[in-house]
Amino acid sequence: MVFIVLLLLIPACFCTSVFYPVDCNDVYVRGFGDSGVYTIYPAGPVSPVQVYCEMDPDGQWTVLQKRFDGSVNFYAPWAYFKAGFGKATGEYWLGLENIHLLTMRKAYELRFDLEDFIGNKVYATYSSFSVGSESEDYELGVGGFTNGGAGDSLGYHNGKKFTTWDRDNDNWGSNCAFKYKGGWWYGSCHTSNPNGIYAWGPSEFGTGINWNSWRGYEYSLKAISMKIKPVVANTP
Ligand SMILES: [Ca+2]
Repeated sequence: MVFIVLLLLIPACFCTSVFYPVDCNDVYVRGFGDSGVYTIYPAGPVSPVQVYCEMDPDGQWTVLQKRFDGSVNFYAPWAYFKAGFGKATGEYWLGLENIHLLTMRKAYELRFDLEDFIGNKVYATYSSFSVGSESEDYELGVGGFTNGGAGDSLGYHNGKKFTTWDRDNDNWGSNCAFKYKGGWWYGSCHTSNPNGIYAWGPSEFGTGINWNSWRGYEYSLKAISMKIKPVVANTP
């Protein structure tokens, strides 16, 4: 009886040559060269997740976070930052669990693209990027800064754990996420606040979408996006 059951299972095992891309580089290698929304599988076949892929000449960027119109509320609790929220067609956060799994699988470079309300655009890149597991409170590892005009406002957050208003892992007596209205790898508290309040420019100290080394603590950016590409990319 066991033998018959095994025989029945074998054909199924040969049918599963379906493609499960882990990131946007995998999508590109499979022949999809246009920027847009695709499905990736950072956690394997049973966990599809929608993501925006920027297919640029310099590489295929998997977008982890995107703000540009204030349509999504980023002042979210731990469970939302863990699982992800928003939509890949608009503003979203991919989710700490997905980001952790991605950085477990490959070595990635990290990039931030920033824009203010008068059309200035700058960027910052980091040649190494990792996010620990939930049991490590999704601790951030980042290094190898290169300046694209934005300055380094993430280096301070290296080695910090993730904090939300309902889970305090920061180095401050109070809760940085509650004080500065975001969710981030806060210390005591931040030099960048990409998940802060969407505030159309001038805003209360530290609460907006801040990148301190560029527009300071009292200016909330028009747009910000956080994206990764593999250090060693595959080609078609
Ligand atoms: Ca605290």
